[in-house]
Amino acid sequence: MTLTKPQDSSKVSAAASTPLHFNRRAFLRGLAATGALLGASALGGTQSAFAQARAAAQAAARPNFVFILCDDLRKGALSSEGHPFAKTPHIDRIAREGMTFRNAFVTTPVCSPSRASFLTGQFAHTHGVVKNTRYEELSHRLITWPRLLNQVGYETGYVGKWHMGQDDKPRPGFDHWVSFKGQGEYFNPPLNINGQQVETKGYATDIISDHAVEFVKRPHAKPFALYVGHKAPHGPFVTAERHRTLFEGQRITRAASARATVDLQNKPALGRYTDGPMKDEFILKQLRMMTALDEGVGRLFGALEASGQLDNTVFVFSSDHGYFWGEHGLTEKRFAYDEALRVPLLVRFPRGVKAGSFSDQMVQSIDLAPTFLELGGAPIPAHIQGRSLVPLLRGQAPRDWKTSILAEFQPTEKEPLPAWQAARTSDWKYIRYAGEPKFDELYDLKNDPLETKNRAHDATKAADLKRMQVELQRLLAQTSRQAPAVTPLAAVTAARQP
Ligand SMILES: [Ca+2]
Repeated sequence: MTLTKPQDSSKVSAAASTPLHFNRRAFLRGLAATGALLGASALGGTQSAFAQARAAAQAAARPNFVFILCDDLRKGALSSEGHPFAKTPHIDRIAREGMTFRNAFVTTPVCSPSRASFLTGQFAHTHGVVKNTRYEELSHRLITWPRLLNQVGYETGYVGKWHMGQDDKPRPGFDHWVSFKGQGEYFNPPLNINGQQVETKGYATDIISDHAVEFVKRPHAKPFALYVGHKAPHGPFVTAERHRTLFEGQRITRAASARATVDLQNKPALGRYTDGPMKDEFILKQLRMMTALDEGVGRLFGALEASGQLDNTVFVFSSDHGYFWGEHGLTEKRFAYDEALRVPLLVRFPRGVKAGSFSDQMVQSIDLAPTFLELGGAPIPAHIQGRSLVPLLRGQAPRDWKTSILAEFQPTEKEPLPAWQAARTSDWKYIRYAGEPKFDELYDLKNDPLETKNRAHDATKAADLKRMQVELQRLLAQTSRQAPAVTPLAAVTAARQP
């Protein structure tokens, strides 16, 4: 197995204590990188000198960003991913006109820690939001990528679910803020709009889309970055009234690992945890909820087209983690099997990203923050643990790209589960449960992609087990050396003063 080299030599060595310092040299270097990506297609062909000059000027212009993050959407629930009857034409358009990452993973399969990883480019054990519990104060101090883009001249907007604690107040670095407390409500959600409590009427997904569209439509003197955090399709599975009977009568096909006869005895950790069945009706409801979300993506496409900004916008779609539809007897998330770790990741950006392209490299949620920073011409601080996807978006495959990922989980006091850490390569996965060496799990993904046969105690796989244990240790050692990216509380408090 090839091991990942220490990466990101392009990162600037901005100290974590001064991450918001504007670095002009790094900014110009970032712009050059952006131009290189954007110019790759814009300058090709047999264009006139004038057209080339205009294309060069456009290539130098910084793009907008629209990032849509779903909640609990597993991979395989979109029509572009081959789902037999789900209909997500607008999300599919991002794939059709952009790049699909077929091996995208989160760092942890629970809401708050994963959301913080998407925002900061760090693992949970580094940013510190390690559980789905209350992290109000810490979540004000995270150094998020919109905050860093804001420092280099971006107009930033946050719309939707934040869910790091119950505090709905604006977080630093956002010029426009629309959010709600914790999980929020599916109908008539009370909102915090730029510090003001506002009553609403309607379905949360539609209301989130309304505010996202409004932000895109408003006049922008600067490039903008919009972060849309949907609540859907998280439970309780509440659909829009207009989609109440959609897909009625459709038959749900389950994976072989979701059958009642599947052997769970070789997964001792599952004995610590039982949850309700994932009924067919719940799956249908999740798909109905995605239809409303998809309609909102269509409206965002319309707003970007109407403003002439669509092709100057990096349009990205993903989910905070996956979801079990009965595989291994499970529903929800919280375990290290692929159904919980894999997510859809789609990137549309015609100025350099080939329409209908695919990447099979292993990528992770933490790679988005440095990608956005690089494309936005901002320095990538040294505390970021992900790696920019820009080379992959260009269609390149760097030789030193990561060949393994680290995933982790910390239970809350209410969850009777051991904490776990896992290493995954393209062919193997090793899961280690804290304080429970007999719970070890090892999967030969090449021959057992559904992770049904635990090989950790198979003597013929001892060398594979050892190699994956060493790899997990290496990933933990590499990522534990880095400093957390939070600002001192005093600095945040000062920034929040009117
Ligand atoms: Ca979630």
